[in-house]
Amino acid sequence: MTRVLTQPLVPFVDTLPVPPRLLAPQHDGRLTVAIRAGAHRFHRDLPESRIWGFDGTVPGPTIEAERAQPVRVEWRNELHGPLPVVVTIAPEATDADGVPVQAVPGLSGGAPDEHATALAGHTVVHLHGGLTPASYDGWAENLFAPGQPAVFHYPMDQRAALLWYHDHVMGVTKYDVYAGLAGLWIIRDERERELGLPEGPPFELPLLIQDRNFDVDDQERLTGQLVHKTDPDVMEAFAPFTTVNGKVWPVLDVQPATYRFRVLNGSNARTYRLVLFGDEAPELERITQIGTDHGLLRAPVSVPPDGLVLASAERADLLVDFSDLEPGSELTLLNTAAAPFDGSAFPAADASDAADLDGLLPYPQVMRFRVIQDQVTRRKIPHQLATDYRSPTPEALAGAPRRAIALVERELDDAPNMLTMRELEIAPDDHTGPLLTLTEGEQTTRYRTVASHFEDATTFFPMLGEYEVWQLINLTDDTHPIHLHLDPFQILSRRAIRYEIRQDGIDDFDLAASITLGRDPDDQLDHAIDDNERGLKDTIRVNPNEIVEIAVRFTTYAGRYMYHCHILEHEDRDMMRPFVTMPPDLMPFMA
Ligand SMILES: [Cu+2]
Repeated sequence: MTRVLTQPLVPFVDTLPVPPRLLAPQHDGRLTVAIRAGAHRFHRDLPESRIWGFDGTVPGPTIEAERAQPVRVEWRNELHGPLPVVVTIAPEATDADGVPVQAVPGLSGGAPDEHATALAGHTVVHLHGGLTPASYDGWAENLFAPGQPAVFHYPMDQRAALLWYHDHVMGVTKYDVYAGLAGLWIIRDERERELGLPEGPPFELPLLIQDRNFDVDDQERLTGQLVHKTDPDVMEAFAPFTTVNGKVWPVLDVQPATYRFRVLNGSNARTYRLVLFGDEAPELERITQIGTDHGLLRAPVSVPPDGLVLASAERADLLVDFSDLEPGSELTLLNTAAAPFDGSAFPAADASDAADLDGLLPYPQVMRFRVIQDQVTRRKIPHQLATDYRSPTPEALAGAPRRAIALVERELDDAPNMLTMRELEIAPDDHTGPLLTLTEGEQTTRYRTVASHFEDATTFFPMLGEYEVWQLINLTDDTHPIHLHLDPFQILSRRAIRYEIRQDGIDDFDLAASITLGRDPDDQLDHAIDDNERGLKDTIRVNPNEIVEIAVRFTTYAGRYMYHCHILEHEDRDMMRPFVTMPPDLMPFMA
């Protein structure tokens, strides 16, 4: 039987806010953004919430820049403690009624985490998707203290795309972003203008999707106080209320026209599978996807039949056609992805029944579109979009360095599990320690672990200008969105594996497991590459029982960068590793 919770807030009563736009060219490319505490109302019927925000708003202003016109931002850290989020681990995963605690508001018996409350407001800003010199990339340990400004230079020498800027502090990104430290950043270029795509309101609007939870008072009324709640079974925070541009379940009045929505999943951990739903059936054919993380695809694509999947940090550039709809028509954007997401399918036709308490999805609605009486405007969608990239040729990849990374979950007796990334190297023949073996047909490759924690020695030194193939091997039960800083990459393959982890095979450093290419009979996933993933990506989903191969070529800046899972609770503990991009002329001098 499907259990349904009553909705503590009325959906579709707040108008979708449009974050303030900060057009860099109007300021000669010199911007100042204060990072400060503020107050924000997430819903008409909620009291104001304390937040931390860029310019004190949630989301921060949308910064818009032109390709090849550098932007200098003075980030002024004016934060002060305490953290405006109550952080807690509930003592049980379900309440007295058997309802998962992460599906309901309040602390569910958990005590506020004093260490989190005491956070004073150190921050560091990362421009996600930016081709940014290492000194301005927001290294997680190079913090701006409260009272300290930092001036970052962004060359903007990159194609048009929707990026976003957010806090990236070591260990507490999950709290700082949840508190509100995120904003959008749009780069525009001539190619997009040639195509005549909508630019700016009313027909181009960003949709920044984030889940949030709130505390309740002793009468069980929502107080507006932000709550980051985990439980003994689930170490990621999945919150019951979906916000778009900072409002819970908003509504947007649309003209009978084509809209361009720049969609970002800015949630800590939740993956969305978005279905546009009409009176009784999905209407996905109204949506044409024209762009992904790093901008335009080569040609428009339909969204996958089950809906548009966006894990944390993934973006989609969508054209949605409302032009044939009568005034008063309503379409609802629904989410059908249970949490934690593991890639499992869910038919779009059933989206209105997607509520799933055990899947931590009490309220599938995301937002609503309501068609108003206005002039009908139809827009032709260009057949050809990007012309500036192709898939890497087999020749280009033939001699490419190959890197292998295993994603593993380490169970601990006295603390929440650790998610880590094990960097692997082919083991010498005389290696006697723990091994990971990868068998493909007749061939078996033996790997040993060379790094496991963020602080372990760097092992990846990609050479600028040279293609590399990275293999991401998922040995966990959940999907991980893996993000590389700096240049974008392209997906080469997504292949099914079966594996066995040895008894105690995951310890603090080593990994002992055997992997075989090929599908497990119990594996329900199709391991397909969606059409919308065949663009320039910076975040890629790696599903359970799967190896994803990507081709990346770092071309721009030499220095120390990071790659990590973009589930913020994983990134903070300990699914993040450094890499150092190297100019070719320095390679002979490396020890
Ligand atoms: Cu992860």
